[in-house]
Amino acid sequence: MKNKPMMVSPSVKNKSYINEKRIVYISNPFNMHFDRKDKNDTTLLNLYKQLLYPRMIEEKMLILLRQGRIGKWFSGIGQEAIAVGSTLAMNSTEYILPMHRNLGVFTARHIPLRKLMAQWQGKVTGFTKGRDRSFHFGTQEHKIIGMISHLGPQMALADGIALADLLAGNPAATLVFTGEGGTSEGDFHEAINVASVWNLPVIFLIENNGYGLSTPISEQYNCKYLVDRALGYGIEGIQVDGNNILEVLDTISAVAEKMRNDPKPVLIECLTFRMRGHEEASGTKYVPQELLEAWAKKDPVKNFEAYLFEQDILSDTLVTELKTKFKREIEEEIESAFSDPEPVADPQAELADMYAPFHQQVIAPAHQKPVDQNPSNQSLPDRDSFNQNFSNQSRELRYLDAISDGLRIAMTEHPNLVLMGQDIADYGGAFKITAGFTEAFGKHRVRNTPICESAIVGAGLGLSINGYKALVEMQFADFVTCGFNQIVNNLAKTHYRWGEKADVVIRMPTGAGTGAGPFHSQSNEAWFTKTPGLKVVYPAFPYDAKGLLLAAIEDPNPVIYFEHKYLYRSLIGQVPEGLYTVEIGKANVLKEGTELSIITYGLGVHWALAYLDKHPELAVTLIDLCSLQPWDKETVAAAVKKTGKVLVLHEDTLGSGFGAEIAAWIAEYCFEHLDAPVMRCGSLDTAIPMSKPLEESFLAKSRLAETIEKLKAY
Ligand SMILES: Cc1ncc(C[n+]2csc(CCOP(=O)(O)OP(=O)(O)O)c2C)c(N)n1
Repeated sequence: MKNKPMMVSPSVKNKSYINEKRIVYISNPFNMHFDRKDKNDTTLLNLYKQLLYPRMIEEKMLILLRQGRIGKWFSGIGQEAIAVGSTLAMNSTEYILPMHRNLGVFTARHIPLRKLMAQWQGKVTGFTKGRDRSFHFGTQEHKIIGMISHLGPQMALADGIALADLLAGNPAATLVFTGEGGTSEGDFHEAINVASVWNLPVIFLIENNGYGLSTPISEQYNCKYLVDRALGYGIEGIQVDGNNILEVLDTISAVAEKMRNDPKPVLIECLTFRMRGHEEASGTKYVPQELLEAWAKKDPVKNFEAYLFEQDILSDTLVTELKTKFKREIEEEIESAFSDPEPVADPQAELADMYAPFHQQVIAPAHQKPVDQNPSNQSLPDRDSFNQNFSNQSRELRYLDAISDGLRIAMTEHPNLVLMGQDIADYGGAFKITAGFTEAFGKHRVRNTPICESAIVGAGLGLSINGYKALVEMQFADFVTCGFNQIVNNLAKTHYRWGEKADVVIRMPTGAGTGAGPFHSQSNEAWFTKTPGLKVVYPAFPYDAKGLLLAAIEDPNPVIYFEHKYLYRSLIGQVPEGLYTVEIGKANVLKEGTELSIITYGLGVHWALAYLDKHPELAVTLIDLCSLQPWDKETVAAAVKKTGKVLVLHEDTLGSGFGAEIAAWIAEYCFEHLDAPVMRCGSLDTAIPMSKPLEESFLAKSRLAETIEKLKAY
C-alpha cells in the first residue's frame, strides 16, 4: 500500500487476486504522511479540534458505559478521520448518509451534543422522540439521513437524493457510507450499478475497518481490495488511508468538486481499523493482539496531533486548554441531556405519527365541487349517478387505460413526479401502461431501471427526501419481494421514526386468472396491510383505478397500489375525463340487500357480481373495500347490522389473508348483530399453480357458491 491515494481507472485491466493468500491488510502497513498543501495553520488547527471532539465524546461514553449509565455504544474510536474528513469535504447543503460509527459526521455538522445524547438515551427531546436508537435518524436541518439497522439500504437512498439534485439542476454531491461488511449486501451492488448507469453524483465511501462484527475481511470478500470493484461498475475507484485526515479530506474534496459539475459516482475505500468491539459488550477477543497494536500506532488523532506539534501549530498548553474546554462542554451537554424528559406514551399520538399528516380533499370529476371526506352526509358521486349526469365528460376505458390516464394526469399535475420501473420508458412497460410517456414527459421523468427492485424503491425514498415524488412500477407484484426491505422498513417507518414523509407509490400488477404460475400471479396485499405506515389500495373498476391512483400520488405517504392484471383488458367502464380523486379508505356499496353481506375487493368483486347475476333472487349487500389500509369499518359495520350474515371473500390465500383481519374485527365489534359466524372464502393455502384446472381449483372463486350456500343455510 502506498501513501498516495490509489486511483483505479475503469480502463485498467483488473488483476486476479483470487488465489492470493490474504490476511487482514495490516500485513502491509503504511506509514502516515501528512501533506498540508496550501492549508493555513488555522485550518489545520480547526481540523484537529473537529477530530478531537468526537474522540473525547466517545471516551466519555465509555466511562458512562462502565458506570452503567448508558446501554449500547458502537465505537468509532480510531476511525474519526473518515467521518470528520469526509464531512468537511462536503458543502453543508449536501446530503450525507452515515452509519453507526460515524459520530464525527454529526459533530462536524454541528449537531448539539445534548440533542445527540437525548437521541441515544431515548429522550423525548431526541431526534426520534425515543422511537429509534443510536444514529438511526435523519435531520433535514443538517442534511444527514441516518441509516436504519439494516446494512445496505441507505446506499439506494443516496441514489434518489442525487437523482433529485440532478433533475433540479442542482450541482451537488451526495456522500453515503457503508462498512466493508455491508458491501456484501445486494444493496451495495444495486445502488452502485444504478448510480453508474444513471451518472448520479454519489460518493460511495467504504469504511473498511477489517472486521464486520467478528468476521474478518478474509471471510467477507475475496478480491484484494474492495475498491477494485469500481472497475466492474464502470466507475472510478480511489483507495485512501482512512486514518489520515488530510488524505481523506483532500481526496473527497476533489472528488466532490469534480462530481458537482461532471456528475458520476465514485467509489472510495478508506482503510482503517476497528479498535474496539463491534459494540462494547461484544469485545475484541477474536482480533489478533498484534493487529490492534499495529493499528494503535496509526491512531488518527494522535498522529495528526504529533504532526501539528511538528508544524508548531499545537503546543502542550494549547492541547490542555482545548481538552479542558471540550471536557467541560461534553460533561455539561451530557448531564443536561440526562435530565431531559422521557417520552410519555400516548397510543393515539403514536398511531397518528405512523403517517405524515394529510387531509385528503377529494376532488370530484369536472364540474363538481370538491367534497370533503369527513362529513358523513357527503360522498363522491357513485358510478351510476356520474354516468347519468356527466356522460358527456366521460368515456369508456379499459381498466388498464384508466390507470394510464390517471398516471398521465398525475405527471402533469405534479411536475416533480418521477416514474421508475423496468422497461417503462420507450417500451411502455410490460403492460404498456406508460406507452407514449417518454415522448410526453421525457426520459428523465420516465426512467427505465436496471433490474433491482430494492435500489429503485430506495431511490424513490431518496427522491422524496430531496423534494420529489416517486412512483415505482413493479413489473409484477411478485417481484416486490426483492424490494421488500425498502418498503416495510424504510418507506413504512420513516415518518414514525424521524418525521420525514415517504412520498412514494408502488404500483403492483397483481393476481391470478391468467395461468401464469407461482411467481407471476400471487396476491400479496396482506404482506403490506400488516405493516403500519403503509397505505394499501386495490381498485376493482376503471373509475376507481384512476381516482385511487391520483389520490395515492397526491398523498405524501407511501401507498401500495394493487392493480389486477386479469382486469387490465377484460374490464371496461365509464371513466371521467380529467383530474378527480377517490377517497382512500372509503368502500363502495355496490348492491344493497338484507339476506347477507359479501365483503370483498379486487377480482373478488367480479366473482361476487357474476354469482349474483346468476342468483338474482339473493338479496345481498355487496361491498367493494377499494382500500385495505385504512379500510372502511363504518361501511362494513352498517352492512353487518343490516344483514346479520357476512362472507369475506378474497383472492389471496385464506390463512392470515386480509379477510382474517376483517372477520376478527366484525366478531369483536359487531358480535351482537351476527346471525351466523363470519365466513371466509379465500384461495387454497398453497402456492399458485399454473395449469388452468389447478389454478381454477386453487382460486377462492371455485368455493364461492358453496360458502354462500353454507352461510345462507346457517
Ligand atoms: C442486513 C443486516 N444484517 C445483519 C446485521 C447485523 N449487523 C450489524 S452491524 C454488523 C457488522 C457490520 O460490519 P461492517 O459493515 O463492516 O460495519 P462495521 O460495524 O464494521 O463498522 C452486522 C452483521 C444488520 N444490521 N443488517
